[in-house]
Amino acid sequence: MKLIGSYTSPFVRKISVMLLEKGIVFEFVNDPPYEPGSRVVEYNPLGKVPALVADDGEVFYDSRVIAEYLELLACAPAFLPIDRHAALPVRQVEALADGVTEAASALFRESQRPAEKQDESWVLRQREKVLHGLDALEALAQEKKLLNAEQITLADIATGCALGYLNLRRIIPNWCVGRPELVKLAERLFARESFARTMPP
Ligand SMILES: N[C@@H](CCC(=O)N[C@@H](CS)C(=O)NCC(=O)O)C(=O)O
Repeated sequence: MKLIGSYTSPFVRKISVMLLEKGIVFEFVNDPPYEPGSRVVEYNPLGKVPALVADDGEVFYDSRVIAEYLELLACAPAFLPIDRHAALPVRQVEALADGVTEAASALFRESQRPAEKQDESWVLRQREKVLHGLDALEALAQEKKLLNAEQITLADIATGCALGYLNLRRIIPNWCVGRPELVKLAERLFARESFARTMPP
C-alpha cells in the first residue's frame, strides 16, 4: 500500500494515523502538491493529497473515501461502527472537524499572500468557521458520546488532526481558552504513538 502525501497535511495525517493504529504496512511517498514537479495529479485529478494506492493498484483519494476503504479492510481496531446508519453521526463529526481544518488551511494560505491582496471579509468568514466549528466540537467532546468517548473513532482522529494543524500554523493560537474538553482530547491523542510519529515537522 502506498500513501501519497506531504508531512504537513492534516488530511494525510488522518490517514497515516489510521494506518499506524491498524498496523497496516505502507510506503509513504512525500509529494507536496504545491511544489513544482509534484506528481499528485497523476493519482488525483484534483491535485490534492492524500491519495492511496491499494495493494491491487486501485487508487483512492479524498481522506474520507480512503478512511472508508481502510475500514472495509476490517483490520482492528475499527474506527467506525459497522452498522452504516450508526456510522453516520460519527462521520458527521468527522466532516465537522475536517471543515475546521479546511477553513484553517484557507486562512493559512491567505496569510501567505501579500497583505494588500488579502481579503478581510473572506478571512473573517473562515475564522468564524473555525471558531464555530471548535465550539461545536467542544460541546460534543463534553457529551463524550460521538467524540471523546472511551473508544477512539474517526471523529476523534479527524479532530486531533484539526487541532494539530491549528497548532502547527498558529491559527487561533488561543483556541484552548474555554474549550477544556478539546484540550484534554488533544492531550490524550497526542500521547498516542500514531500521533507522535506523524507530528508535522
Ligand atoms: N477533502 C480533501 C482535502 C484534501 C486537501 O485539501 N489537501 C490539501 C493539503 S492539506 C491539498 O492537497 N491541497 C492542494 C491543492 O488544493 O491544490 C480530503 O479530505 O482529502
